[in-house]
Order: sequence, then C-alpha cells, then structure tokens
Amino acid sequence: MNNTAIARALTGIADLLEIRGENPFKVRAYRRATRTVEGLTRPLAAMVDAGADLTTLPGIGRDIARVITELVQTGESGRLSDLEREIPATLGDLMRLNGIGPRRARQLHDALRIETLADLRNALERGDVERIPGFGPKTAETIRQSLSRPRGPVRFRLADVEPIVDDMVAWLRAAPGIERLEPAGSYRRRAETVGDIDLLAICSAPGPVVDRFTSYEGVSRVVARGSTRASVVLASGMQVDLRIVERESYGAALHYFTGNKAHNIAVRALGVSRGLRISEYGVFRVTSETDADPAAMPAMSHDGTEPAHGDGAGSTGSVQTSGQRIGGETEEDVFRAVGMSYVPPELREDRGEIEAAGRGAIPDLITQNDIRGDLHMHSTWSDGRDSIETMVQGCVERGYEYMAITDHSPAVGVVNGLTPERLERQLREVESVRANYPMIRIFAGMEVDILGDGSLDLPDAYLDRLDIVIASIHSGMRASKQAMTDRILRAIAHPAVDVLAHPTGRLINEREPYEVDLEAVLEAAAAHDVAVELNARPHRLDLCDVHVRRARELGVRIMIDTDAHAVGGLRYMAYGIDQARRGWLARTDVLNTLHLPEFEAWLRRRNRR
Ligand code: DGT
Ligand code: CA
Ligand code: CA
Ligand code: ZN
Repeated sequence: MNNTAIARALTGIADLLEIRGENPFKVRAYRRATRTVEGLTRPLAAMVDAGADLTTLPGIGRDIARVITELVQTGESGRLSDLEREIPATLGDLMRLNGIGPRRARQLHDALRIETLADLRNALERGDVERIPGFGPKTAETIRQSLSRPRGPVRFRLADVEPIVDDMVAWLRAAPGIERLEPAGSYRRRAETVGDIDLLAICSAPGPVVDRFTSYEGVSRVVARGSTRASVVLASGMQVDLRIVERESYGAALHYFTGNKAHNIAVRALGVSRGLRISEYGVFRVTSETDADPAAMPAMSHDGTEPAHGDGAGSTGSVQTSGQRIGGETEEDVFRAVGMSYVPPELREDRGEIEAAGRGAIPDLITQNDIRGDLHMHSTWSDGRDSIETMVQGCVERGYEYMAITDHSPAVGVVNGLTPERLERQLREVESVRANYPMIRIFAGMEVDILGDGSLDLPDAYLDRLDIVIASIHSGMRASKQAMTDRILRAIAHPAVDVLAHPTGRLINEREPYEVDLEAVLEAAAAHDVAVELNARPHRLDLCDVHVRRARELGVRIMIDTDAHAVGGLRYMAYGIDQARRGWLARTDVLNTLHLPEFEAWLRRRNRR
C-alpha cells in the first residue's frame, strides 16, 4: 500500500469519526496524520518493513501508527471497516461541499440514504434535500452551486499575485482614514499558490474605503459588499476579500485570516483547554458554565457552526465577544494567551509549529540578508538574455560575495548549450570579466544535463576545469520511477557534481513532478555531500517547502538559487527564501549563506581541485 492510499484511508477514518460526532481531538489527530503522510518522501511501507518507529513522525501517535502498520501489512484497517459498517466513507466527499458539514452529511445519509455525490445530485433534483429538517431551500441552493462548480479551483502562483497585491494595497492606502492595511491568508503565509487574496484594514471611515476598493480599475465584478467588508473578482478571475476591523481586534483578525484553517483550529482548541475563546474579534476569558463546555465550542467544525466569516455582510457578533476580553490588538496577544511563542506566518500550516512554539522551539528562519551568493544563472552563452558582465553587475548590486555563471550543456538542444569548444571560449570571457570585478568572486560553472543513462553531458576533463557543476534533468522525464531514480543516483555519485538542480522537474500549474524516489535521492545527496537546490524561479520552486524540510532532516545541504535567465531574475531569490522559511530552514541549513572562504572550502571538499 503506497502513501497516497494510506493518506486516503486516514482521511476516511477522520471523516467518519467526525460524522459520528466523536471527540474532535481524535478527528484532528487523523487529519494531521494525513497531512504528514502526504508530505512524506519515504514510503511508509518501507519504514514499516524496516521496523522504523512511526511515532517519531510529526502528528503520528501510537494509535495511528498501529493503523498505518495494519494498512501496510494487510491492505486494510479494522478501524475503517468498523466505521464503514455504519456509514460509507464516501460521505466524506459530501462534507467537502459548501453548506455540508459532518452533521448534515449524517442527516443526508440517515434521511435519504445518500452515499455519494451522484446520490446527492439526484436528491437535489427531486427537491428532497430542502425538505430535510434544518436544511431549507437556501441551504439546498448553496449545495447545488457548490456541486456544479468546476473541479479543481484555479490557484495563482505567488509571484503572479504579488504585483496585484502591491497595486491594490497602494490604491487603498490613498483612501482617507486608512490606519493599517495588510494582506493576510495564504499570500501572507507565502504559500506557493494563492486561491484568493485577503486584505485586512483598520480605518476611521470604512464606507469610503469599501467604495474605493470596489472601484479599483481591475475589478470586473463585485461579489459582495457591506459596510465593513467586500469581495470583488478581478479581470484575471482572482477574487479579493477586504475586511475592515476595529483596532482592538486587529491582531486577532490578522491571525484568524492568515490561517491556515488547520492552524487556527489547533490554536483555538488550545484556547479552549485554557478556558479561553479565541475568535477573529479577540481573545476572551470564558465566564459562564455553558460557555466553558468544549462541546459547545465552535472550534472544530466546518459546518457553519464555527464563528464564520460567511458571505453575508453582517457580523457574526455577540456570541464571539462574550466573556472578558484579554487581548486581540496584536497577533502576539493570541499566541501569548495559549502559551506559544510567535509563529511566523510561513510556518502556520499545522505542521508541528503549534508544539514547537509551545516549547519555544521555533527555528530562527533564514532571511534574504543571509544570502551571500547565487550559484545558478544563465547568460547569452546559452538561453539567458543578458551578458555575463551584466549578470555580474546584478550580483554586485545585490551585495553578493560570490556567484556562478552556469550555462546549459548541449543536450538541452534548443537552448544553444555549450559544447566543449564554446565552453573554452566562455571560460576565457569569465576570466576577463573577473579582472574588472574584484569585489565579487565569479565562479565558472555549468548546468550540465543528466543524460538518459545518468551520465553527464560533458566530458570529465572539462568538468574538472569548472569551479562548480550543477546537474539537472531537462528531458526524458516520462521514464519509470526506477529509471529516473537510478539516473539521478548515478549523477549524484559522479565526483564532479556539486549540486542537483530543480530535483523534481515540476512546473507549478504546468507540469507534474517526474516520478522519482525522492527519499533515495535525498539520502544519496547527503551521503555524497552533493547539495540539493531550492530553485527560486517562481514557476519552479523546486524542491518545494515540505521536501526542503525533509532534506534538512536528512542532513542534505540546501542551496537556494535563482536560475536567473536575465539580470531581473536575480530578484527571484526572495521567492526561494519564502519557501525555505516554509520548509523551516535556518541560515545554517543553507549553503550559500556561507562567507566566501567557507563556501570555497566546501567546493574543494572532495579534494578534486
Ligand atoms: P487560499 O485562499 O485558498 O489560498 O487559502 P487561504 O488560507 O488564504 O484561505 P481563505 O482565503 O479561504 O481564508 C483565509 C483564512 O481564513 C484561512 O487561512 C483561515 C481562515 N478561515 C477560513 N475559513 C475558516 C474556517 O472555516 N475555520 C477557521 N478556523 N478559519 C477559517
Ligand atoms: Ca485566501
Ligand atoms: Ca478568502
Ligand atoms: Zn538553469
């Protein structure tokens, strides 16, 4: 049984537990475990076979470890089958529609024997759904719309969203009375893709700000509009939500709307255990008996029982603000209230940051200022748009201590790769540019293709003349997992290779990663002391955040490079830093934060040069 199937089974258990109304903490534990499994590069089956202790994985306790072991060994789970005897796991699909939470999924099943989305569609057509007590025509319509929405919502790449956010923020800042304004949501967490933009503001005159927001020139449709909030859709299809909140609530709202949802739920649950109610309005000490009953708390469901920020323009008001306010003006208030240290937005994914912040063990995340050089970029010698000298000037401007020019090898046929003869000439040019830029160390390098059999696209004699060799794959990506893995392992074992670039080949929204045993690749990289790249080009971001984190765990050295194809591309470093932070990296985890002497020592590590 592979990890995907295991994750599916764990989700099934979580769904069914939730539908049965069981302990929310248990439900959450299964959901967390699912995310852990989804992010693993190692096959769980292999870990079980090797007798590994699964409870060392984040979010996997003894019970869930037992479930996983059983799934691996028998292909099924007694737990899941028991649950499924009562209700089918397909009800979980219903819960992922708007308007349906666990309680309603259960009702649909009990009242109408609905098990699948198709059953639901039929029941809606017959008008049966709105007749279930507590449903009504409005709910039925919400469900119908959510069912008919095309699958797989469009998500925008972070770098494509950034100029829109900057422009809208600048536009809104000019509104009268704006005191604070900042993006929240996945954008603030620097997630690699963004579903919609969430803006949060404090202002003395909400009306004019909402007006200015809806009259932004890029707006093609105003979806909702109230006195302190509005949603618009831009011509690109991107939705933007604006919320205006009171100053005393700003931190709580910023925390809430930054999310993600799983993180919020976990923080709220911690609050509950301390007799606190945390909402987007603030942190409140629960006063009355009934309020303190965890079962009455809204933190666990996505069934509309939660303090929602639904689509209506009205506020969900009084319920959340009951009790004694003990904070909410700053995000720190929220974390402090539950005994956590501050968690940077990039880590708020419920991937272990809650526990880490409780122990004061949030790492000191890398920042752009820590970067001392960029080791992957192209020039007009291959498919770059700028000369070597222009690229050097760009790196000098950025204050780097070192850099590398790494043009392609010939196997990337279309891009004018460097043959040995052209490489000779290029090396001479690098040499002459060096003379004029003593303030930066310019390494002569190359991005050498890994050929189909795992050999490199440049004779060893030439490889040995380079300061740095980057190996990567640009073709033959449809080979089998075994073939791809063998191919990359062979390249990693080559003594000339320093870095494995864009290790999975994925292009966000364009191309899936190739099939590869990434765990084996990372292990080999660690063993051979070959660095693995976090390629910062906005459509690559490869390795991704979760895999970067795993690489660090395995002791792999990580290099963040821009792969710039023009001098402007050097600024992509920021996007690499975003994902590195999301992967929990500190400065010391990243090779190109080393000062020049230490970096050069690493390049010489094999005594090859
Ligand atoms: P996106 O837009 O899909 O890229 O992802 P987000 O994280 O920006 O999600 P969005 O825009 O739906 O909501 C913004 C934040 O609001 C989200 O990160 C957490 C919070 N939030 C939304 N829905 C819920 C909910 O049902 N429960 C809780 N606790 N928080 C929620
Ligand atoms: Ca969002
Ligand atoms: Ca939103
Ligand atoms: Zn490249």
